[in-house]
Amino acid sequence: MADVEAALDEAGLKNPHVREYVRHWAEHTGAERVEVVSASDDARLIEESLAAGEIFPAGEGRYYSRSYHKDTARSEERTIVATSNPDDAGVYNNWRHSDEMKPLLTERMRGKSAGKTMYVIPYLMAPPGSPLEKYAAGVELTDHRTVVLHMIRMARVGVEHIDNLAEPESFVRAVHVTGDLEHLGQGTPDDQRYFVTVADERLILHFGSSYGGNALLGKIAHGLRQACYDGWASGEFLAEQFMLIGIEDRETGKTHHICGGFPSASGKTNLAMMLAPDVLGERYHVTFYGDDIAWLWVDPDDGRLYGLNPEYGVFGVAKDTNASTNPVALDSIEEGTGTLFTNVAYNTETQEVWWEGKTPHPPADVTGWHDWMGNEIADRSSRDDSPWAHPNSRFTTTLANVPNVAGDFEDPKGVPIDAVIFGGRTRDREPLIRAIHDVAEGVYDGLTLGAEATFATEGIEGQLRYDPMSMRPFMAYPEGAYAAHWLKIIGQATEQPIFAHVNWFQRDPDDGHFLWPGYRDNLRPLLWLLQLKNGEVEGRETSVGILPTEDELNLDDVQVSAGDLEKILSIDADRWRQEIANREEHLDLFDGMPEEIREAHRRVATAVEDE
Ligand code: OXD
Ligand code: MN
Repeated sequence: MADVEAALDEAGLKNPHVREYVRHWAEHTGAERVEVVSASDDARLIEESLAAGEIFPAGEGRYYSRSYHKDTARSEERTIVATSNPDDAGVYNNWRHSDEMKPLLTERMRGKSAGKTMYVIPYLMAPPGSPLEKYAAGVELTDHRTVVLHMIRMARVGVEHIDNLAEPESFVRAVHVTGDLEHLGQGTPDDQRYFVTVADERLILHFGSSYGGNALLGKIAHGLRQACYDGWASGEFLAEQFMLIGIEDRETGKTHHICGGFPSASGKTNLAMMLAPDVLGERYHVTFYGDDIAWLWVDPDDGRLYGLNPEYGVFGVAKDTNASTNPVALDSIEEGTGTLFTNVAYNTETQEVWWEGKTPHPPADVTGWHDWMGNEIADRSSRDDSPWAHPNSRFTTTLANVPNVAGDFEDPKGVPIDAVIFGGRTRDREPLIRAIHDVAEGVYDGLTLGAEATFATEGIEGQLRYDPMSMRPFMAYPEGAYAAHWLKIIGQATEQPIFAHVNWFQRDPDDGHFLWPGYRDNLRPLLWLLQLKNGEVEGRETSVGILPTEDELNLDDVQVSAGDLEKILSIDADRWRQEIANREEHLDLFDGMPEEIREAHRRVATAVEDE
């Protein structure tokens, strides 16, 4: 049995509630040793992981790990939000009663860390001193060392974050037990995995995976699911799967901030790390705050909506990251950054890494190259064209490694939000940008957000999978109450942000080419949006919002034909009429949708009908 007291004393961890929690779970899981971790332990843990063959060097100061081949992604079906109140059941939160889930998980975890070290990771999901600090403290217990390395990059980790809490008993208890990955029946009717957030107890119990989205509990389980619930239960804030950027205008000296939600595979990380196009680069500088989570609240002193990124790092998708899609990401994972790669292809001789889309073709000389499962590429049959890297392979790096990270990214006050945008991968119908008339229509737009990517792969081309506010997998309470909470929080702001919907992915119906170049040029519609908010342009009214006119949009040096531009700056009323009918069905799924949202829907529907 682990000598828990000695480990806690050695780390100087005094909080009696944390000590009791660690004691309890160490005994329950049967861990052999307990070790309390701070960020300063990183170098030693890296050495230990290298020596144990859990990670491999990937160039100077970078590392590579491979996960079990059936453990490479989040599992939405196995992810549950539990509480003691059946009214908390929504459409997407997979609600179950905590009386059912707690005993189930507890049983599943019993004795399952035998022979292993239980790492105690005190963390903070916010810069210290932020107004939301009391919702940010947590202690993850994990029996997986690579998870610790990821947590050190993705959250602020250290005993100091847990020992001086204003309410010492108030921290998220986040327990991760890996289990025997080779015998968990992943994806079968006998699946043993469970990823449960007992939201009304601020208790997270995850069993059966070491994949980041399931195992780095500060990020998705706490930073999104738990925080989303806490924000609602306290009435104080919103926690959303949003990116957050700043746009500095060197001519006026002003910086504006934009946050927004995009369903997965809609380029959120690329947008968050965007650089200004060369021709605008002298004047505008885009700064990075975060690519995945924003917590939002209204400051009663100035009545503005504020946002902060609770994370400390980026857990980015490697696929298609390259010098033109995202040069900033490549700089952020350079040698010397401490980056961890997971499930990319790896060269055991040169220690290089590669993923699909990093370069147009895989390395020609396959000597030493192994695919994400560890198989030698040289041994492949000529008919095997499976990817070298897993499509969900990842890089994990800290925010400070991002070259254009905002100077104030650690400011506990957060930053005032000027605009909230939503966008998805939509091949038709959605123009380049449409500014939305008011908050109710903005929230309605977020609730009817969708992306076609997943359905396209399942053969229902063009049909959206609705993903309200890009929170479908992270929703912690019912959607009607969620909408009402949004209206309440944004309604508290005396200077409200402008809402808009963006789409970089409209295609030509005949040959499929993208109508807008995207990437760095996406700054142009965002600049227009800020000008609209500031009353410097007027735009053009349509049934679904205000669109830029061609002369309002800064188009210096853009490669776009007149015909394509006309299409992305206009409304396809017939397609919109179909979409309105789909939205009607989507909204009907949810109980208790506020009348303001229904009213916004009717307004848009009538306007589209008359377009
Ligand atoms: C996700 C992630 O799964 O950000 O959404 O990793
Ligand atoms: Mn995400």
